[in-house]
Amino acid sequence: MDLDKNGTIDPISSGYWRDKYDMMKEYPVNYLDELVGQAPYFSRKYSNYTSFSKATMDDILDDDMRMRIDHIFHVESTSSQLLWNDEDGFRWEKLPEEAQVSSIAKTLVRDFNKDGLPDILLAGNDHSYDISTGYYDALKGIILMSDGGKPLSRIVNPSESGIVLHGMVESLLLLEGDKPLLVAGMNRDSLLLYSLNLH
Ligand SMILES: [Ca+2]
Ligand SMILES: [Ca+2]
Repeated sequence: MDLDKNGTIDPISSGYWRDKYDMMKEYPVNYLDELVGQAPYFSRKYSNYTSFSKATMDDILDDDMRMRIDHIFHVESTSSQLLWNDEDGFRWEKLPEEAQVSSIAKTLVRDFNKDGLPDILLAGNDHSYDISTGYYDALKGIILMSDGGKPLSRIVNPSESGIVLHGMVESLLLLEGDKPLLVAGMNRDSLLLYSLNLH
């Protein structure tokens, strides 16, 4: 919805939690400061954090505000997933826990260990969030390698691959040849260059 009527959409995130009567209720995810930053409506409604701390979405949005909601999107999962194009249709597969520690922004799909099956280098992180959320920076770059005839079945961590993509990865490039080179463009940092010798 456009809270401050300036022509741009202002998204409000919400989630469901149990209240003290064990009933699932929809509460805002955004902090009061974030909401007040978007619209003075919230500072008029909540003069302190205590009153806001127990407010549900029904409490914070009055009928007039609800009339102005343009779209409601529901998210069932925030996991990073893979979409397989199988013979009988598409199939989602949740990536392993090691890949869920941060946001994935860049991937390289190649046959790194030359066994005829695809492998994936996953990299990402995001430093662009607001100061209260902080950096998503726990991913150092991992490879899902084929093993034993199964694609993406072995996790190769930076300690094994020698590829350490610490920071916010903006681009990945593989220069293929006799000695393949991996080039990673890092946000506000030097370019990283790795000689690939994976098996
Ligand atoms: Ca707006
Ligand atoms: Ca492979």
